[in-house]
Amino acid sequence: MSEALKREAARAALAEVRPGMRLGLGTGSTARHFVDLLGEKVAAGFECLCVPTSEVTAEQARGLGIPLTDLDTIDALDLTIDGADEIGPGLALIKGAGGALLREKIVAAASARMIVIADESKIVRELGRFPLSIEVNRFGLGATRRAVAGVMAAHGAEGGLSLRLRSDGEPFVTDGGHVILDASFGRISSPEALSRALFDIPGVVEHGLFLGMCKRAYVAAADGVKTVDP
Ligand code: ABF
Repeated sequence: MSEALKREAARAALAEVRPGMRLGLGTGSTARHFVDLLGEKVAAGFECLCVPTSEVTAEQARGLGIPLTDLDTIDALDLTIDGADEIGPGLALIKGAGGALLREKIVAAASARMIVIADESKIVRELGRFPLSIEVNRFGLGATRRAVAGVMAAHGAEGGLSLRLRSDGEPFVTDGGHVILDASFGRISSPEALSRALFDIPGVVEHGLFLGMCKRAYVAAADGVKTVDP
């Protein structure tokens, strides 16, 4: 998928940013383009105050001179711009492949608006082809994993299920010190019911279904950037 398309989606979202805004900065390769472009504006004198959704984004933003704060210092954000793994009907999202879903959801929830930027490959008619990231506590991982498998059996498409601990030799550890289960459902026909079922498992810290949070998407294709509203 083309970096040029991701950058065009990021550039379209930049038009939503007004001087003095408090912004949430997303994570991932598309959000990285947005932070780059915002950095150019800041270098030219634009004023804003930002909360990053990961240590990776924080490092990038600091390198560009973008002023950073946190949600202990300020109590709300005007706008968050972030990427997504899948964009479904009503702008329901799967996020989390970048491993930053917990901070991404906290930041999005503290924002008056959340906008997603993506290329057209992320648009789906139904969520679930992309594995759902489920951030879990390391304590009791085996028990949590079995409970997640039970939820998958009840909510996933027959034959399409797989569940794995995200690992590159060593388990991937999030900024919050947790690990991630990647759950392939095949299709997710009832995202709200699945969300509730996952939150009923004590070891689940957060999952990558972002429902009712995204208020606009800028989706880039070869023939231009489309604005998609819920
Ligand atoms: C973050 O980065 C994540 O929530 C999502 O998983 C991922 C998208 O990355 P990319 O823009 O590189 O496809 O937004």
